[in-house]
Amino acid sequence: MTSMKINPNTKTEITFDDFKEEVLNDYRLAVTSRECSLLGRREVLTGKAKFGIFGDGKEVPQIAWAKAFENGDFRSGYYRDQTFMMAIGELTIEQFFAGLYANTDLKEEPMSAGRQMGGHFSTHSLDENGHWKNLTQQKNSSADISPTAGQMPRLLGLAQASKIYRNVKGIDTTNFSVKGNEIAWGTIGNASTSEGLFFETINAAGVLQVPMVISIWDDEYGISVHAKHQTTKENISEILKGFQRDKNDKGYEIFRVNGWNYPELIDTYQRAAQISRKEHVPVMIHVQELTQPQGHSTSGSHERYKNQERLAWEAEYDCNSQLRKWIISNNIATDEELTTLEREIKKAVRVAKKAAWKAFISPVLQECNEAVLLLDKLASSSSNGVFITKLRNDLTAIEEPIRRDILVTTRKALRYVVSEDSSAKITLQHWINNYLDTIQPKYSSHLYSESDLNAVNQSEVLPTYDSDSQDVDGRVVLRDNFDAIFSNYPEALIFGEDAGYIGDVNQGLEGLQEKYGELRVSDTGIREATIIGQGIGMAMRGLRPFAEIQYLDYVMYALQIMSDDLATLQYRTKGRQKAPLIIRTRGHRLEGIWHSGSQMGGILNLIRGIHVLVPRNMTKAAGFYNTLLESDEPALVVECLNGYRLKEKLPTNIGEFKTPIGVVETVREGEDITLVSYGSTLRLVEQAAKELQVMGIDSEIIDVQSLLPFDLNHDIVKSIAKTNRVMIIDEDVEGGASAYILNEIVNTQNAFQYLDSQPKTLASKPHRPAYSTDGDYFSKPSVEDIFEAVYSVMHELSPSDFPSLR
Ligand SMILES: Cc1ncc(C[n+]2csc(CCOP(=O)(O)OP(=O)(O)O)c2C)c(N)n1
Ligand SMILES: [Mg+2]
Repeated sequence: MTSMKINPNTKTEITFDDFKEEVLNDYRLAVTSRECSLLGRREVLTGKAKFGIFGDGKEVPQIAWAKAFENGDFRSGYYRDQTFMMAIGELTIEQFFAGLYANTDLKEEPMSAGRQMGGHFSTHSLDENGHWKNLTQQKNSSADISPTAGQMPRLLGLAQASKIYRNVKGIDTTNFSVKGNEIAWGTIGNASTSEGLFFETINAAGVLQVPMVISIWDDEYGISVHAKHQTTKENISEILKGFQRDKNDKGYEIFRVNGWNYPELIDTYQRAAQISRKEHVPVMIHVQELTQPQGHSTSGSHERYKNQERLAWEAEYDCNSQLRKWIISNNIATDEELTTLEREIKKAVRVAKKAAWKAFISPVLQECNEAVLLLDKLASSSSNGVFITKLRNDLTAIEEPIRRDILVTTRKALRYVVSEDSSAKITLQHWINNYLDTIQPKYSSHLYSESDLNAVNQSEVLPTYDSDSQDVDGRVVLRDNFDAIFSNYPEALIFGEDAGYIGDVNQGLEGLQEKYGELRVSDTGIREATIIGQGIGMAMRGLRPFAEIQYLDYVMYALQIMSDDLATLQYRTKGRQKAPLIIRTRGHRLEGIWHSGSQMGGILNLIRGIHVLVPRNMTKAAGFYNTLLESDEPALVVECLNGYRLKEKLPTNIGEFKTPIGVVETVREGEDITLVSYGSTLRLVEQAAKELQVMGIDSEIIDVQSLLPFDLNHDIVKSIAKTNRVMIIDEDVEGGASAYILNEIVNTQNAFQYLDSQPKTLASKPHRPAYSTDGDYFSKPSVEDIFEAVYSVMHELSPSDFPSLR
């Protein structure tokens, strides 16, 4: 492997030879990275790779940055940072091309095992068993995502972790921090600073005073759109001047530097690092006058939107050409020396690219050869041999086959022998099945943790009670359990709107800030996306954050980052990064268009990769928190807003009992029909069941509790096998969570065979709920609605026993 790690030592006194060597190494890297970009584009244009987005034009600032980046530091950036990744020794030329080809072997393509487009970088925080590596002894990059500015919320949390590690006593920091000296470094394109997430993060980091250094790579464009359409005054550092700290007020240190000025860049990054690392002050570096020599990506050419003058300027101020000029004019090396160096580099990149292609294509060719042999055998034993041979020949005619070609051919071949019997057919059937079993995980594994710490591995511990156990408000169970959590887990912390001083809007954290301090139980600004970002970043650095979103309806503000970042993290790194963040919120059965607390279907479908738990009371909720803390996975827990003042018995084993994940609970046994629900609506179902009993209808009620994962033991279908009827009652709209549950019951649990009546769902009206009690009554399923819906199922079955009600 060709590593191009640069010398990170910035000695104060060095010999000329040392200096020359360092500068030439830097130049070598800049040219190597550029050559990768140039060849990368060619690979796409000739069809070997699908899409390319490269770091050309941004090489020199990234080399300066890498010199200031230390072990334990984290990057949260975007697709232009290949030179930086090479400079810290985390991306070789072969790996660069492996990413472009989507090599699914994590050893060849460590960024994402081919799951992400090239240009999406990451390092491994976890070993092959999903356990933490020592992050203080390596240079770290959180895994990139494509949505512009999506790297910002997590950046905040990565930086905040240093602050927690520096100031909170009692945490085992071995794998994560040395006295909180780590900087979280962000990068973002100039145009992406137009996103709300950028501004939200910048403000929050200024408030929190965390060691975050954000570099803005400014090339004046966002694809084809010029800065004049993006940024007021066309200058992001100009408009953010008000964030500059001064004698009286904390804020940012803001630097401006030109991206082609090698010595100034080095100096700026050193100064930025010093301030941020030592003082925990956020720093912004606006790197101006950058270029984009090959245009935005392989999807188009920049000549369409840049005028001649701009193109000429870009050619002159290309950071690599400027570095070259600087080297010559300072007599560090001659033109000839550099030309020789450039020639060597061109060759080295070509050789490495070829090696990467070979590594990518060899296993596929081998798989293809296996398939061809089997097809030959099949053809020779089949009366449709000519057709099979034609398929086989079409496959071998493909010079660079992909796995799809192999499967298309072999699966089609089976159709020609559908009514034949032969050992060749059986062998091919087995081969296809095995092939799918082996290959499919390359594309589908690690949506959830596959380590021994995954959440479904945690077993239930029941709450215990004694004769002295008192009835208390539900919120007291939660509060006492959080108290136990913060005392048992020094690395646990909670933050959100009103979560600190007053102990959350429902007093579930009453008195805990006083006990555990403002860093562990804290108020935040009103900024849901970055509350989640704080949680993601801190969880990625070994802390156990609870991010509190005040109400379920406002999860919508954070849903994008939950969906794009948190939910995909394990998947997009093939299990090499994790963020076991617990998101606490409250909802269900509220009233009002923006206070309905019921948009579960949307959430469920957008955050696969995060567990979704819907406890019916606070003991169940506390039990989920205890389970999650023993596991390594993220979850959203929706507490019932109307449950905080309902009485529950206070368990004696607070902090220890655990609610299992993916397990339903039968809360009422019955013979006639299975009613499936969860959360606050479950209480209405229980009431309806009592009333139905009076009319002779005996319902079984199942509390789902855990929507994702869903009923792993398939207990619902066991109930349906007994009752032969099912109704799902949910306060979300039709087609939302009830449809999700129905799909699980019918498709995953195969309930069809046991049903004697049509499976039913009862959901809310299609509009958002109107305000007040009548608003609720006329918008969401009521006890009467549930009663009548169940009754009508029984009426259909036996109109004489259950005559029509109305
Ligand atoms: C949320 C979102 N919107 C749009 C896009 C498509 N897109 C990708 S890059 C880009 C332009 C980004 O420009 P800038 O931030 O200046 O970065 P540059 O590519 O110039 O370095 C756009 C619009 C995206 N990836 N995400
Ligand atoms: Mg730009």
